Amino acid sequence: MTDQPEAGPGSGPESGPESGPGSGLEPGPVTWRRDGTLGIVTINNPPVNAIGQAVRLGLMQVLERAAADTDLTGLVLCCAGRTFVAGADITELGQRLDPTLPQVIARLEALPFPTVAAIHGTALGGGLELALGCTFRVAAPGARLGLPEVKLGLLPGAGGTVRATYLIGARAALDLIGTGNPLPADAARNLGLIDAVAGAQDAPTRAACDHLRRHNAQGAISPPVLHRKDAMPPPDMAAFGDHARKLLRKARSAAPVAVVEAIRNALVLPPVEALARERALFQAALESPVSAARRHLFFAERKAARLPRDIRDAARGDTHPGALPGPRPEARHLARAGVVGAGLMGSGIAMALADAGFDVTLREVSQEALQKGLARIARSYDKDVARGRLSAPQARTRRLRIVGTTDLAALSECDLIIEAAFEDLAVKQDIFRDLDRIARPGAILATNTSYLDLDAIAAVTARPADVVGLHFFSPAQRMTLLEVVRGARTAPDVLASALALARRMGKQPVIVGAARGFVGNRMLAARNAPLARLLLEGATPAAVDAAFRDFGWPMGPFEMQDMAGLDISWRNRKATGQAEPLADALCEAGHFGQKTGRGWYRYEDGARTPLPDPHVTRLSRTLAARRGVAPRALEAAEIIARTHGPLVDEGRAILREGIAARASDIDVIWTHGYGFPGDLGGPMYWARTQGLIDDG
Ligand code: T1G
Repeated sequence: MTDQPEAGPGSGPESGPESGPGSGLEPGPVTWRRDGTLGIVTINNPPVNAIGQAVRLGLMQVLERAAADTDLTGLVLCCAGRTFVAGADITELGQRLDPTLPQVIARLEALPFPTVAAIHGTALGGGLELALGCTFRVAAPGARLGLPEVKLGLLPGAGGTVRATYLIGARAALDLIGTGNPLPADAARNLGLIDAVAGAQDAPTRAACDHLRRHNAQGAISPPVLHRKDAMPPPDMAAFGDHARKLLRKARSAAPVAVVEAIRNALVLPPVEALARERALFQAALESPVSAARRHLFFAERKAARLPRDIRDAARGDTHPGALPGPRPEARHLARAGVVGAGLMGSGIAMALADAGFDVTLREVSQEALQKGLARIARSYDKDVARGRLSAPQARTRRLRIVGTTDLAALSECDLIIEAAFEDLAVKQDIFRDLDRIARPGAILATNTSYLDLDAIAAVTARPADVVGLHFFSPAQRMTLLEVVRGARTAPDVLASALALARRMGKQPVIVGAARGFVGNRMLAARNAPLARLLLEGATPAAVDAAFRDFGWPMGPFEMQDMAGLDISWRNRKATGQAEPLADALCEAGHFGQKTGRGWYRYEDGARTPLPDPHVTRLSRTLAARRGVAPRALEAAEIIARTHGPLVDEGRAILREGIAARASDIDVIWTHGYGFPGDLGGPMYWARTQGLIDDG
């Protein structure tokens, strides 16, 4: 029985093993057995059944065997463990290792009897392509199906663009493959991507076997998906063009361009030719710097979500470098959450917690401020419903999880309390003294400070080990990044709890040290410091922002500041005695950006389109003249070099100081929290590819 994997929900009825000793099949991640006249193929390649070469070889073997078995009337493909196949093995991409996945799928599709994929957990990328090589697909409720290759700077390379288009049509295929976002099982069935969703209690493999038996009993013939093009209505290429343009306009990467071309080919070319073109596009994308950068980020995100090495080593009692990770400290149980402060950040954090299923108590100092915060939350959920992001009942459920109070003691039963009050050390210390007094023992006390000294905040409590920084990004209910700030006394299980919390909230955590501005904001200050000088030397806000946009940023620094409001950093400068003559002059004139209709740009009647403001040019000319700086034309390359050089240098200083554990953490922070182009892999990765640095 050794070769039989632990039965995952996918691996169905036990009818006796056939692979293993004497079966003529090599032991490996793919096993075979019979269930009456059906063959059951089980993939077992933890943790996510990625299709590496060993899996492809194993599949080829069992498919050859099945093809030769004249008793068979059908074949079921399923997986052991927590998920169906989550894609090709990304670590293998770029290596020529036969057989290829298209070869395996062609073999599957050529079998002389119907086949069905029994899907649980996720069927992603090459995993869904494998399932599309089957005649039918049956999924467990709650399964998710997608072709996320575009998030890796790729496109499906094993027939996904062709077979998916034949099944769900070009428009739905553009949405599915162009965005890379997975579909829940019900939506996939409604689109025709899968044939059935199993009953709640029904193992998907049992449902798949039943589906095949019913099909065979009806004597029905169903062609492979690749032969179903003729069943499609004639393509409306104009509609296709419109939808493709919309998709490309929204895209924040170059990768969807190839997706559009591949789906167009699926509509206009014969199937085999469309497959060949897709494969060629895939090979080209695989060699692209964009995909290399996106794959770097894929693994960087996973590394960033791990506990720091010293804690893992300490847990094992191992201290020598390279020691294998040991048992991790247990995350604390968090069910009830409290948030102190119902301003922009506090109300966003309360929503993010409610969205993750927490009961939330939101505390403000006054009823007026509390009602303002609750109203902001209500408006935001109404917008979610209006934009179809949530159904009205879903929004209502989440809103009702958030209860407002002005009584701090109402937080005494919370397992986690997140302070999101005014960014002032004394104010935060007062709040933490109070929280230390009222919070239950073992509660985690977190601050959302974006700059301040965490240890100075923790030091006013008798429980600094329970204090951690949770630095959310605005809007907190949307932005994925969460800087988890580790204080000098923060306990390992509090860090483990913060990572588990991030996972539950769908956030990307990165653990950082407690230096001023942590990683993101500290590097942002370094990147922005040269901006004023660039304006003095003759650049305009529009020219600088255009250089940034051409580089790949969603927007430039001046547009960003106008959107966030110039008054926030102005107050900060005044509080710390710093000066920025140009920006200060704008603020003294009440020009705070979009919210006042003027900042670095001017905005007509509440619009958001930035228009050049001659006042800003005059101001910078006057200051330049006063400083004897002769204005000149600055090239985009110089603007980028003089802002991104300091950005990277600050990253290197942060690594030297150990405020970030690895350069790839910095890349995750900047791509998730600050809009650094993902196609460039993050600032440290980009600098390395440009030969600007060789370390990090
Ligand atoms: N290949 C290799 N390793 C993978 C992997 C993959 N496809 N997917 C996950 N892992 C590793 C991951 O690095 C981590 O390792 C562990 O598994 C658990 O992952 C031809 C070419 C499935 C939703 O893009 O989205 O198919 O850190 O921490 O949060 O068209 O993993 O433990 O050492 O993410 O529960 C397309 C990628 C590939 C899906 C599970 N597929 N995976 O999330 O666990 S390209 C994808 C995911 C392709 C074909 C093309 C997620 C998940 P470690 P995890 P999770």
